[in-house]
Amino acid sequence: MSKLKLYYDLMSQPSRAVVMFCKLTKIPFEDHPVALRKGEHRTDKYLSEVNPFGLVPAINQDGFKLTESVAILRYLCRQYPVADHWYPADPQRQARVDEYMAWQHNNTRLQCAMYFQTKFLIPMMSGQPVDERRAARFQAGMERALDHLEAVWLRDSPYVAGPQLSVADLLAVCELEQPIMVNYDVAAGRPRLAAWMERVRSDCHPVYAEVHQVCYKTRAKFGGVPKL
Ligand SMILES: N[C@@H](CCC(=O)N[C@@H](CS)C(=O)NCC(=O)O)C(=O)O
Repeated sequence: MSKLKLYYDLMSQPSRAVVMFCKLTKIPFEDHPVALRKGEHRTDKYLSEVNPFGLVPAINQDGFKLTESVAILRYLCRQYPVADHWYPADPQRQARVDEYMAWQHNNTRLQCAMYFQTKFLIPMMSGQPVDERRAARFQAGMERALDHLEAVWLRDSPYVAGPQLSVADLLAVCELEQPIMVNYDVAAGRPRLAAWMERVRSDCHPVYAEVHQVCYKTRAKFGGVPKL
């Protein structure tokens, strides 16, 4: 098996989850950064050779190409001898991780990403002011998702999908770092979520901070965006 080729941009939440996972589990990979801001994911070469959907992350192993962070994480857990806690073999514990990964698409993933895009990316790219009505709509959706993390996913367990750190936690924290960049405090009034984020940051130290450097820089540069 040759070295995994990994295509990512660290501004992308699912990319960060996959990169963090490879670094934490010491899966060797060939680095293929893709600068979304320069449109490198829209070139004919990228679309034909890497990902026909024009998105990151993506992998290629010996010609086997795979897109979608959830599918990539599951594949890596099966392909490499990683510790069981990442994606437990026990059917019920594994199903709980799968349950979170299915739920997150329309909840943490969609809402946090759209809030971040509305508050930061769209105004930055277009030079137009923030559309505050649109931002308020996504803020409401994001807050519902955060409340569900607090009251459902983290109600009885220290990690989102059970008693141990799993790939679900990586996907979740990476999504939550996105609104944090525009100064939205995801942990305010959510004590379980606050403790869980600190737990994951500490479990993943120092990789967590390495992979999130770009987010910390963006936050420092664009922080202070007033809350709605
Ligand atoms: N469901 C996909 C989502 C991938 C995705 O939306 N990637 C974004 C970055 S977070 C992207 O590549 N966007 C480029 C674009 O939309 O032009 C996954 O989980 O991998």
